[in-house]
Amino acid sequence: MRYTCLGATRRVGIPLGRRITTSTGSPITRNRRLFVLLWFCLGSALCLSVDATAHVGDRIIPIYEVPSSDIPDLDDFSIFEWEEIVPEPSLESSDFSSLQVGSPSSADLAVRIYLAWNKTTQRIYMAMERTDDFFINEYAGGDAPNFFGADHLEFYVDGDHSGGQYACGPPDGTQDQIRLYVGAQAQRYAVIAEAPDAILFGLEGFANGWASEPPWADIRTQQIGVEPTETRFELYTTLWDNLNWNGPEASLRTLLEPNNIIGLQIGVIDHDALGSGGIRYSINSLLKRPPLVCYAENFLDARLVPCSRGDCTFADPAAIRSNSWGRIKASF
Ligand SMILES: [Ca+2]
Ligand SMILES: [Ca+2]
Ligand SMILES: [Ca+2]
Repeated sequence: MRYTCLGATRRVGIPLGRRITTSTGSPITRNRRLFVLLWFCLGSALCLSVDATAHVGDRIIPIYEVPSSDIPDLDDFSIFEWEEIVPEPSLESSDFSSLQVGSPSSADLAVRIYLAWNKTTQRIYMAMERTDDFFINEYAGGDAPNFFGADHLEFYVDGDHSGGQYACGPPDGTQDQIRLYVGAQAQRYAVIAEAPDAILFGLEGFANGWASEPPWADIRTQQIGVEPTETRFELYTTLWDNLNWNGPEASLRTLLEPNNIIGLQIGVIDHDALGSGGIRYSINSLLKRPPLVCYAENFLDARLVPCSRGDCTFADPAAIRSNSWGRIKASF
């Protein structure tokens, strides 16, 4: 949308300059000048309104940079380290609500989500602790990230904060166009605690299968207890400015830099009875902006908070430049 906006400004701006320099001051020319000026103002206002509506919400969700010495350990099957490596959870139950029932009651569902990033690895990290009165999982496998019939979590990211449609089409596209379209400009991921095919992490689009696996993404899950069940997820993933299902060499990875704003949305899906449709809890502000998915401008703002503790000097992206990383740098 930014590009559309800039293009529109240029189209209006160039004719305005020409008319003013060739003006003779006649009433007709003055009217034309006023007309052009009106269109220029209207165009500017539209551009401002487009920019102002790219992403929504009255808050900015913090994603805390951690020094390389504090990168979360997935293999310990624990999220206890998060209490030490970030100041606080980025999101809690009260940040989520559904149109049907509002925020979840503590007896029904309690969630705590930690978010972090690291400049050297250029990865986003997430940990979630979820306590649910009834854990329901009727997912049959084979369809990640569409974990229908199961308690799960999904999240949406727009690494370059561009907004725009990234799913649900194009309806008249060829199969090849659709393959290139879905998930390219923003990505939807989903996480489930257990699955018949053991695939617990999925990405919407045809890049699912490589972009949802190491070295681009990985996950561990753990569950404790029955009624209530405590579920813990710990994962990392990669953000893409242009994800091409053909592979990382054809894709453009997001460059994560301190204070950058990315688009983010998280959905927590809770079923408490077999065969029920479940309740989708989203971060509050999204409720004001249907449709919920398909358009990345409906995401909220999340800030890559700079590292402020420990030894942050390890943060050097050059340390992990892969072929695809080199391509990113070359494109700047
Ligand atoms: Ca851990
Ligand atoms: Ca529940
Ligand atoms: Ca449940």
